[in-house]
Amino acid sequence: MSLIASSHFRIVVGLGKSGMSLVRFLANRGVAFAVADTRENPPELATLRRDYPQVEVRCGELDVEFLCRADELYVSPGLALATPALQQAAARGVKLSGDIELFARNAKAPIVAISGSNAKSTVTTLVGEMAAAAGKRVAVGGNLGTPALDLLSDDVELYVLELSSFQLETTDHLGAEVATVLNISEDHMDRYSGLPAYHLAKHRIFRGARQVVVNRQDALSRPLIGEGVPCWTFGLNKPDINGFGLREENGEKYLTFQFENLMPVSELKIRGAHNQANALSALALGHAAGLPFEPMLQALRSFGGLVHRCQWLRERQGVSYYDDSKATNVGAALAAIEGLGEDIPGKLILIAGGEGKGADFSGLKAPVAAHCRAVVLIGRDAELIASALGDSVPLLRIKTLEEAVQRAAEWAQEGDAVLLAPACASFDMFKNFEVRGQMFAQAVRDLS
Ligand code: LK2
Repeated sequence: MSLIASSHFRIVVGLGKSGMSLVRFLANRGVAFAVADTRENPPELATLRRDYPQVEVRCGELDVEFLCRADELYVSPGLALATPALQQAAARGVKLSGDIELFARNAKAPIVAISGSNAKSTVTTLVGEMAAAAGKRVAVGGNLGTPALDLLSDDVELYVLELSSFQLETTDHLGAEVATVLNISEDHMDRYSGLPAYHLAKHRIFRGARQVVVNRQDALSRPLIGEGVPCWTFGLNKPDINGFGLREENGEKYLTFQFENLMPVSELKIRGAHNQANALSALALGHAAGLPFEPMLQALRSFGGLVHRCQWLRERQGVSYYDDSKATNVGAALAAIEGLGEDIPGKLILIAGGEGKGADFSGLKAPVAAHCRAVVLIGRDAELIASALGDSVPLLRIKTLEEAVQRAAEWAQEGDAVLLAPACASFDMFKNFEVRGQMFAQAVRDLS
């Protein structure tokens, strides 16, 4: 047994945040491993050389012979499994895996697993706050914040994980206590052959799940397998048995479980119909995980939303400024445009554009025509958005985010809102969406 174990050799492919968590995990357990990255100078290289100088690192184009020295590769979510070198290694019997698979094999406490095209960070954070309010020792992370392996501890009573489709692709068996795909809309079409492949990757979250949470208003959120697995539902309509939803009574709208009103919607700080769905899905997940309602409702009342998620920044000359840099796909941008557009007295000046990831932007046309006074386009795929929008509203093509903010401010009238909701990834101009949001906030502060 020990002879077999000691002959194991692993390679961490991709030295970003989760790659570094893999390095720490493997090193702490005395597992033999090396590191590879396609980039000449990966972000965590200096940290690795400093803390683990003995670990072999190969940078640049992946070398199949090198990869085949391992029996298992832990592949970064940033690297497509279709990469030829990875596929060649797999064909020669090397197993392709990832940090979440390793996490699942080692976690001793129940896991709440959350995926979806949108709102997964908000719902993950909410469930985490609910568990904390209920007095649980809870660890929150995965695709947001702390990498999953860094959360592992014998003290933890509940794990709440946000998982991306890329992380799920390398996960064979999660075995969550409760799992959900909150919603499916198009994203990452540069990495998938189409919506079915993306859908299939997300649904791996249900493997070995003891309970599931389903969105009644999104058929694609329903597990393909798993008859007999307890199922809780959420939706903006009236709930039935095992359902969370909305009910109106005496002119007041309530968050409702089955036939029992839990709390008036007006007590939520987060606005808009999509945020009511977020609250309901978090309640369903928390309930499935055994959390009592009182602390869950308390957490809902105090939650003010995430940074870069339709975050109000400032009012200037009667114009409000909102940062939704986290809107990295069309579905998220639509939620912001429709949600905010209906909430404000004036119109929106939308700032959009970046790396479109092969998206179809045509869904933006009607809501933009209904809610926007003008659209300011930035980034690599600005022209793709421009042609999808046609001449429904004035379009401005701008080079930098700073100038985009200045021009948007000039276009805005009293009662309007300037909204950054790019519908794109940020990598053409920024390190990530967080940095894009910070730059936007700075530009908004800098307006005289
Ligand atoms: O696609 S990602 O999951 N996230 C981006 C998106 O949703 O479009 C976020 C966009 C933004 O503007 O911030 C993703 C993309 C690239 C990644 C990744 C996740 C690269 C990465 C890790 C995770 O590391 C690169 C290592 C490659 C060897």
